[in-house]
Amino acid sequence: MTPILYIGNRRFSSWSLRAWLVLTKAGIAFDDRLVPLNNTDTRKALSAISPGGTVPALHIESAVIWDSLSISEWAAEHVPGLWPSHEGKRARARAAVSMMHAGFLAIRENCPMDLGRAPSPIELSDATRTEIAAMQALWHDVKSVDGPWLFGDWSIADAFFTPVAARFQAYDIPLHAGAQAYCDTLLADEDYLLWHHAAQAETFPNPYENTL
Ligand SMILES: N[C@@H](CCC(=O)N[C@@H](CS)C(=O)NCC(=O)O)C(=O)O
Repeated sequence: MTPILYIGNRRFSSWSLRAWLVLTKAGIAFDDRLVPLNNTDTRKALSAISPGGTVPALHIESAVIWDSLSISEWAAEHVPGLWPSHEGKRARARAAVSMMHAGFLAIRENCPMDLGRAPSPIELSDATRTEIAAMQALWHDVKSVDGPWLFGDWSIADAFFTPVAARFQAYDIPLHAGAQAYCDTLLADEDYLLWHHAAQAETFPNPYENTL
């Protein structure tokens, strides 16, 4: 069976983008199927395909994996090189990904991913400003000098921070030079651009209209 990755609207679903990027970079053959979010029947549709009631959800022969990090770990079990090979870098990459997976709630709340948004600033809460500084400090602390990606070669960490770069771009957030260069790398990635291009073709209503 070819794995099926259920995703949300490409324009808005940052967790779907992460899992899709990891599977794509891994070179794993999979089909994707979109479940439109923010509809009256979204909850029902999601509960039919995802035990967690969320996307992404990856259907493989033996299981449904309904969380972006778990999907990434499944991919890493099958394809080498998705985590850094150096033990210390790998530990730092896992820690950075865990921070993203579980935290940065103010950025996620205040600056939702919207790949159709023309870049323009919004009012940022104090908590969001603090987290933007923390994000840049984190990147500065762990950034490898061995390549353009966070840990040198592309890794799962880069998938997890790609939606952040898209948020910083969409809300025109000024960044330190190093953080900006890293975001530019993420947003110029050819696989991300495929997703971004497909997102532009979507015509679903914008749930953030009139709220930002
Ligand atoms: N921890 C989950 C979070 C997934 C998540 O919250 N997905 C959102 C879309 S980006 C979702 O499905 N929301 C349900 C809804 O909109 O009803 C993961 O990493 O996959």
